[in-house]
Amino acid sequence: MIIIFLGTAGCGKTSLTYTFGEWLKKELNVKVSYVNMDPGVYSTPYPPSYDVREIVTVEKLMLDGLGPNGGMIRAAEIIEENIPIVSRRISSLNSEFILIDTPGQIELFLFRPMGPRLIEDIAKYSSTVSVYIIDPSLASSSSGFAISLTLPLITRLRLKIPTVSVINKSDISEISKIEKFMENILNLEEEITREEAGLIIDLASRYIQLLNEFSKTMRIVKVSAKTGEGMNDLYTLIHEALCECGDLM
Ligand SMILES: Nc1nc2c(ncn2[C@@H]2O[C@H](COP(=O)(O)OP(=O)(O)O)[C@@H](O)[C@H]2O)c(=O)[nH]1
Ligand SMILES: [Mg+2]
Repeated sequence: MIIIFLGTAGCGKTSLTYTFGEWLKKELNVKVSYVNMDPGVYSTPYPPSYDVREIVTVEKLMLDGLGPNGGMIRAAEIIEENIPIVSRRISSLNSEFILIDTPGQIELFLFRPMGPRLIEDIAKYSSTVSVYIIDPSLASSSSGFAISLTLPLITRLRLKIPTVSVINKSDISEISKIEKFMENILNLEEEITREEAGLIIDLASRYIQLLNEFSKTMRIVKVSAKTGEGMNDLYTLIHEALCECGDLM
């Protein structure tokens, strides 16, 4: 099984990849391989079985004269040229679970060819699922929460694989505000109406109705990469998505 961790910068992709992998090893006594697909990371908490920094690092490109942004884009281009090699290396890893940590900036994996091309290759040989990680720093305002629910839908559309959603950092206090939004998505409409004015209210209202329809088939679990809370729930969610037992995306 291949599990890909995605989300906005700093949501906890690297931390959750590691915490979930260690949980799988300890609880299920299975072999886990970690894959680092972030060319910009300095160090990872896990020992990667495959590391895209074998091909390119942003650090090296910056030493050659590019800025941080240019370095990221150039690194993505170089990885894209090498996708057949990367996917062969990942597919040849001999473990029950392969966990893939993606670049800090989600757009490098999702909105450039890198992610869709890699997944098209590796999903031919293994059950593949993506875990979209919602960051409380975005989701704790009403409009931020609405945006946070949209991003996993965009991920599903773009990558064409089952996608589950988790809210990370359940150990911090903002989580109680998010829980309130989750209890009743239609309350969001009221909150956004209070925050916004004019035409945007009509747009927000229609948008929330749409999210409400989707959210009925979208079960979101709370996890903490820091404390290890929710790993069992995440495992169940992934299984439901792959077995198509539930009505998840
Ligand atoms: N409180 C708390 N902080 C977390 C958690 N997961 C990650 N972080 C912190 O969030 C920051 C970004 O984490 P990282 O895993 O590097 O995010 P990435 O950019 O998505 O890979 C780091 O300072 C982590 O220590 C969590 O569950 N709880
Ligand atoms: Mg990271």
